[in-house]
Amino acid sequence: MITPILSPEVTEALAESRAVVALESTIITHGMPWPQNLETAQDVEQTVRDAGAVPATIAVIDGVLHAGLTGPQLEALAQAKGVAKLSRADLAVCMAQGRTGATTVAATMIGAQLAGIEVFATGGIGGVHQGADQSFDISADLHELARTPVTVIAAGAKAILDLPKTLEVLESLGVPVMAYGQNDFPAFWSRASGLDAPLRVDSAAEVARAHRMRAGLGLVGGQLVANPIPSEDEIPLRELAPVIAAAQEDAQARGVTGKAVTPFLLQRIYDLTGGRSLEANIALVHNNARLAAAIARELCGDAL
Ligand code: PSU
Ligand code: MN
Repeated sequence: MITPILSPEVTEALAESRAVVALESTIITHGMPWPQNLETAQDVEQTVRDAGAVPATIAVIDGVLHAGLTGPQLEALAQAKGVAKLSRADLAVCMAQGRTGATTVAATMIGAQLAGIEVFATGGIGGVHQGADQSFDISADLHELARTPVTVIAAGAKAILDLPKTLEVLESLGVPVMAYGQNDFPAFWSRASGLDAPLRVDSAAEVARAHRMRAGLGLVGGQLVANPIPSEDEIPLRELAPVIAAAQEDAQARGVTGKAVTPFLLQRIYDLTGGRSLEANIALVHNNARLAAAIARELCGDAL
């Protein structure tokens, strides 16, 4: 098996069985504009450290899979042009061609597992897109959650998705979806989607126990922890709904499809909210990083 190249701090933490949290890189290259993308990536790594865990940002650089980037690698990635957006389907080809690619939730889970990291914090997972009955656009993230044993902390799924169908697919795939501290499934920029999450947890310890329990039962796959954005940072869904609808109409009118859909919608919503969506996005990623660190600490017996 290929082992990712680990940064010195990740090597040390794993050798000493200390808490490590994986972070994705597509959010840096395709999810946020420069220079907030670099600033956020650096700050989120620091949030993980402040919460007592070690961050491992995952990416492919010149054909090599890394878990834990150095400062210069992170800076270069945040400014690089033409970086591939990697999911399960394209990870190996990118590496074989010696190219650079940012990992989505799906590819980050694969990298985390290869590195021996069990917990991963992101913003929002991909899911079933609106109009999927015609486009068949369903993120590979959902299938990855069904097969790779990593606990993913996200602020639910992005409200640009068809959330009821996303929850249905996750249920069909046997993925545990647990809202953290509330009953409602969160909708990324908003705390509430109006849909009940299938499961609810109220502590990092419960999530860690469930992670171990799944392994003990021989159940393949990961878990999704849906952590609501803090109230002071949220944009309520009723405010955001018309913006999302407008962005979706634009995407349709311009014929945006495939991998380009999520980055296009995020950029349009950023424009239409005058940057407010980005502020919310940054806040929720930090919030997820803190919870992920607490779960990772529980898993290695280093609870606060
Ligand atoms: N969360 C964010 N911003 C992002 C993404 C997640 O806050 O840009 C990325 C993730 O990498 C996720 C991907 O895996 O969007 C989903 O893309 P798609 O819908 O094409 O599967
Ligand atoms: Mn897609």
